[in-house]
Amino acid sequence: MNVLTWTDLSEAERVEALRRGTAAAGPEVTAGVADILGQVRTGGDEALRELTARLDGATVDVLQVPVAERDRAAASLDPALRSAITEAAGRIRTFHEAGMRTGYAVQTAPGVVCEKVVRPVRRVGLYVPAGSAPLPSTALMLGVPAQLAGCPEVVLCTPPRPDGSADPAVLAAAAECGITRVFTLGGAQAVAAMAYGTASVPACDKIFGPGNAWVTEAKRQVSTAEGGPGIDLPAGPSEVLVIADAGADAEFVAADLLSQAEHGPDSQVVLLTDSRELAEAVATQVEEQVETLPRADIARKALAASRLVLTPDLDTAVDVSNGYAPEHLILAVRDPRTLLDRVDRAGSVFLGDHTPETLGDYCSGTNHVLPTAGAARFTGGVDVASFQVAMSVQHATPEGLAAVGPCAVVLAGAEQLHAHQRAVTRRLDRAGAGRAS
Ligand code: HSO
Ligand code: ZN
Repeated sequence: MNVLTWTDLSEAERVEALRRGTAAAGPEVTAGVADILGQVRTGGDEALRELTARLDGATVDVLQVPVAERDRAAASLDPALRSAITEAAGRIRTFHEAGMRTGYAVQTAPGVVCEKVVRPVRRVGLYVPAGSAPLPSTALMLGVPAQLAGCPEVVLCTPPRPDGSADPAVLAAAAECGITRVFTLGGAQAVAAMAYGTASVPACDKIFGPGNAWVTEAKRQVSTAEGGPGIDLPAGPSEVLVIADAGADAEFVAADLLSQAEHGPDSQVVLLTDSRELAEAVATQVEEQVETLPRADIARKALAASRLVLTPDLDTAVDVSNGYAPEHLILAVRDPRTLLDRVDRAGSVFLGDHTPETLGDYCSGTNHVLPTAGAARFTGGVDVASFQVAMSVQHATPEGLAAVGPCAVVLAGAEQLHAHQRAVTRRLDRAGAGRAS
């Protein structure tokens, strides 16, 4: 890992230093996804079985996992894992419950009440990846807020194992969130099934969850088609940016960088520090720790593109971080709250030396489905509100109409929309006639 000095870099070099390696999906992915979507759209369940055999190498006759099988798998799980799933779900529930969207009503004029009425999204589709390993934690991160929102229909798709079954820990997480409709489907074909619906899989109104380039591209294509479902976020490769000061612990910082690097060869890992000693100590620690990781090969690939940047001070580090808008930001500094005040673009922020990203990934309570690729500039991560829609509702009494109607008449006149005006004036005229008689 070589150390860059921010103040020595030209503008172009700074842009390059912060550039993500994530280009948009290549033409073969775009075309391949479009082909899969088309096959599922016309071929339904049969196409899903064919694609699953061809792409996942698994024979899946019955696409939906029976609830009894889900419960058997959950019961057969290592008890420590089972209780960790329950424990994590409890804290995720506690945190997310506090952030539920609630409605409100305001009298905006005498006789005029305007409201927001919150409803759950009726049918939601959750994608739980199993690329290099299944991610039961992702099932919790999506399933818990869906359950809190009260979504009446929750569908979960996860790739089958070679024997056609679903991962037992993912099934246990689904059971924990009360999800009864689990399908052994992965990749773009799973997204297609949830977008269009088939005989077995219901068409969903919104599709959630991370995945590889194929899944992400499939979500993009179905959501931009006319009448297509909504999606949570365009989830790209995972990212961490650490800001560390001279007092940070190099061993901990290196461990955090590696926890992101092991996700995939395209994971983005950035360290910003105002201390050359710390930067060098972290580089040494990373080399030492990566040796003993089972996923060292993956981590090394990500590290090859990682950046260690020396900034003149911590304020500059925050400016650089805000420019990058990381998915995860770790503030391994002596006074993290003061730095936090200046942070305005990050998916999830971890304060101090004892708050590794791993806690947020699994069990502190926050969500790990977060904005990547700079989307933290304009959105936070998945929460209960992601599973809700807020309808506007209003009611005017005759007095209310009399109070605010003339304002609408003037504005509609300026827009030359006479039918709009009339919708008010006819009512006001009738009321006036009523009073006169
Ligand atoms: N860091 C990942 C989430 C995850 N980590 C799942 C472990 N399992 C993306 O935020
Ligand atoms: Zn992670």
